[in-house]
Amino acid sequence: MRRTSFATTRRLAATGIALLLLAAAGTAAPARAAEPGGPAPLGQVVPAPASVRPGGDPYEITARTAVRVPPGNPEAARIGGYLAGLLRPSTGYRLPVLPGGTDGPGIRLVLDEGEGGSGGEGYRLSVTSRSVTISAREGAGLFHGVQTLRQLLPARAGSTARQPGPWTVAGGVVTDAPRYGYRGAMLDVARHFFTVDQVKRYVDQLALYKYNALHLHLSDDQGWRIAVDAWPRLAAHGGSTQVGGGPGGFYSKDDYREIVRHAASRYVTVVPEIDMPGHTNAALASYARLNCDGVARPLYTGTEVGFSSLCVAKPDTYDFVEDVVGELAALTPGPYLHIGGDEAHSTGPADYAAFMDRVQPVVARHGKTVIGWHQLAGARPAPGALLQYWGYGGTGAAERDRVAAAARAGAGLILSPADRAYLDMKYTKDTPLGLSWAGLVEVRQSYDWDPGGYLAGVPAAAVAGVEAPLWTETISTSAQLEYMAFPRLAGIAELGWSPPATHDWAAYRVRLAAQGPRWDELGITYYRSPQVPWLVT
Ligand code: TNX
Repeated sequence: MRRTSFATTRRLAATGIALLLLAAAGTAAPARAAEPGGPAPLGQVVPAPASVRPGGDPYEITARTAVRVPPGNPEAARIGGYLAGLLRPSTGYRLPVLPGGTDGPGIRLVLDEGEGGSGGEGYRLSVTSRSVTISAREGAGLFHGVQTLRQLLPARAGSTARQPGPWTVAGGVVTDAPRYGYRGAMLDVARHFFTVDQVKRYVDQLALYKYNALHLHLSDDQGWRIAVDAWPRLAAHGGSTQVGGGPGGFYSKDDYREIVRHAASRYVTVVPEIDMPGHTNAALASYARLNCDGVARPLYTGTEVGFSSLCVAKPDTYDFVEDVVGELAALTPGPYLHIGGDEAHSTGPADYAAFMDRVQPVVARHGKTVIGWHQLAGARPAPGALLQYWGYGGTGAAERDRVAAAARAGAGLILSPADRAYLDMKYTKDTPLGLSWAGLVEVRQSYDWDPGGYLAGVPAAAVAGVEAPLWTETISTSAQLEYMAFPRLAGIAELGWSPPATHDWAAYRVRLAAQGPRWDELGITYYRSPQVPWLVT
């Protein structure tokens, strides 16, 4: 008999008395039948794979299944261990990870120069009655293939408690590679602080949907969240509160390294942001000399924007930028450093451009590529810089044109249109959390657009990818974060990964519905949008 997992208990509690009454009357079968127990159809994956060819016999994971990895390859062995570690609790099987014998039966991870297309993130997953073979050119591709395999197993495979089999995977071949090389999610840890463990939990959720970048918004008016040795009061004082008051917090360098390490193990690159020259009250509160008038500002726990600015004319400002960028770049293995640049309403346009002219070369000197919010288009974006577009319906044509012109002049674009990709926008007027300045963003609204054609006049090659930002003025717990992120996070992932030809709301909502039981098993809180035909009600 199936043991009741924690998630199932929650589900039962949520469905309430009605289901209990049905069960008592011995008529619970319809509800159970609606829960997917068997193998998912081969294409029932989010993000939609580039190509799916179902056919042949299914594979069944049994007590005798081994995970086979190439010998002498620690990376593949680690991915094999990760997969086995995910499946051992629910299946109760040993699932040994065996180096060598990748032509033998079982689950096989194969590194193959010929697989996976550009960027090393592609993979091929082939299922026969004898084996499941994931082949890829690089570890990233193997890892993404493992995420696909997870979704092809019954949802209960994600449980941390032992569950009954069978553990069947539909037969056929999936060949897959991403549309865009940048698929990010942003977490604002400045408005409310999130601990290392909370961030790691989110990284694991991003990995499910093949995200490859975690943008951490590390500083804002309400908090400074990263230790800087040369300027210790930034974290010690600037990190000591958050929106609504409360203790705030900050990451020590070891904390940050731990986030980077964990993210890397999930093939996610950390993109740190220090927002400048606006959104800097926490820094201005920590050091009097960063202010033009030499007077430290009080700490701020409200939610207004646009009132703070670094002092563009002061040499101290550039000592600060040099030290902060230098220390952060040294801690960050990824190629990007985000310098913010949004809503600098207290910095004049000439000062803004002058500031960005001085700051962007500092980032380059420390070996990083600049990302800025799209307002950077109003200054002079450095060669190779990426602009993150966060406009919405109310964004004026002139502003859009400026961004498009910058893209034509060589800037890359990350698309985060606020009325589509902002995870902090309310779903409906009744959503208890979030904001609505960019409108209400239901699941379909969030999914139904094309990053490739979104901004008129932008060459397709300028689009580096998509990002789903989560601002946290109203969000302070993981449950709240997840409720705003899920299900929209999955849709933005699909826009970043899947070929445009797979884009289809009617098909997507069905694949999305199949994620619900998986989120239940993982304890992920999500918004049960009425637009999605969830399997269990
Ligand atoms: C605008 S988006 C901001 C943030 C706020 C967010 C709230 C952007 C670059 N700036 O400072 O947190 O709106 O939705």
